Amino acid sequence: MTATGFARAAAAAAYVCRGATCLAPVTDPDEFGRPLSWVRICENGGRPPKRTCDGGTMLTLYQVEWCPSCHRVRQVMTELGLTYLTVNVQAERNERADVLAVSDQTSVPTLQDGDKVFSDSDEILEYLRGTYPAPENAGRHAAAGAWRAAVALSLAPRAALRRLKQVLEEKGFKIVAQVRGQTISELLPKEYVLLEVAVPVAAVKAVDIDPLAPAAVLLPMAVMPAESGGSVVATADPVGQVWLYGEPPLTRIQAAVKKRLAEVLEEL
Ligand SMILES: N[C@@H](CCC(=O)N[C@@H](CS)C(=O)NCC(=O)O)C(=O)O
Repeated sequence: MTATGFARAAAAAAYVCRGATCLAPVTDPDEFGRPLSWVRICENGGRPPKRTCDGGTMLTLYQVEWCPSCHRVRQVMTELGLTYLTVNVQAERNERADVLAVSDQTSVPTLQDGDKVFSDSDEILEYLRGTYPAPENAGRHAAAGAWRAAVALSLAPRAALRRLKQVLEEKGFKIVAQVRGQTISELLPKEYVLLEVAVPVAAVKAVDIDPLAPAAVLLPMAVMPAESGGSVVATADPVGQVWLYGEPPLTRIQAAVKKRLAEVLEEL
């Protein structure tokens, strides 16, 4: 069938599969004009097939978007360049009949690869990394999804803090708070210091876009002693801090802050 043919067929019957109880019609054709019924998974008892049409194994991730353990699995699957099916499961554990059916338990992430099933993110990652070789650009994906940055300095913590504050100010960051780790807990190292920093112009825009997202206003950075006698400066990622909100305008503001922050770390 041609792409136009698919589009026409889709107009007549576009389905999204909800496992054993296929409901319809709710979706538009995909970018190639194919109706999503093309990927309906009504074989294998309403569950995703275990094999691809060329005889390979089918990877299926049972997950929910808001689950951090699911996220770490998706991140590694991105790094490994794996194509997989996603089954978005119910929020309530005791309603996850689909997960129970494949894995005899109800926690997610649960990964099925052919006849193999894993239900713990550590185990899943070990399996994936041990089974699928990393492609060349895996490191690029890993860096983009790390949501943190750290640099090691040969300066002792006090000098490193002075240097950091100076460079931050030069680059337009405002240091709004400085907290000694020991104020938080005496179990933290004596020389562990936290800074809360902001880019005022970005803060104003962020509050305008979403006043309920204070994570877009303040950025925590830490200076800590390193075993070498030097120190480490670690910082949250401005984009990572708002990434879960899924608000593109907020992310754009934070991307500009991130660029400025990269210049700071570069200059240290
Ligand atoms: N050890 C598990 C923990 C996974 C986990 O806590 N999953 C949550 C969702 S984020 C879940 O399904 N919990 C079952 C529940 O109690 O609802 C892993 O890392 O894979």
